[in-house]
Amino acid sequence: SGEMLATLMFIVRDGQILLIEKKRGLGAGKINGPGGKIDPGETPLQAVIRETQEELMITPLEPRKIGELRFVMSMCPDILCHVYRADSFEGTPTETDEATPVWTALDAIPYERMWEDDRHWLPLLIEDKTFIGNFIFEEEEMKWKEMITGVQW
Ligand code: 6U4
Repeated sequence: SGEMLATLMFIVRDGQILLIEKKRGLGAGKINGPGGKIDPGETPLQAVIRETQEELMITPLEPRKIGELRFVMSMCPDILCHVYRADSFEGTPTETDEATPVWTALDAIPYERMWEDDRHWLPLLIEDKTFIGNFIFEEEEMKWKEMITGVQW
């Protein structure tokens, strides 16, 4: 299919979540987790670890898949995004040319600076609840959403 395969990683530790300000690519300027496209021959898990290393210079430890997001967008091919969570990591989160690390209290997540869908599934990730989300966007505006919880991966 013409679907683009992508990943996101959220590290949750000590009542905080490690977000990034994305400096380039789709969603530049927004707050999100580290992540990006899956390269040919890579598994989603390999891709999310590599992207977290490239963007923040850290390695997430024991990542586990928690969700799948499908984005149908007006301006680019559909995206299927595998979402991971980890509770620890090795290294020091460091600014790179792709991302600035932003440690955020779990009760102060800046949803107004994030993609519109994030408020529908990031609370589930924080509660360790699995999910599938399907979203239709026109430009940056969410037009339709469907959330399924309690998925077995
Ligand atoms: P590379 O592989 O470095 O080019 P990157 O430039 O980060 O990757 P890009 O720009 O193609 O990837 O965008 C894909 C990233 O954007 C994925 O991590 C998923 C994320 N993304 C896209 N739409 C999103 C949305 N509506 N909500 C969300 N993340 C979204 O939370």
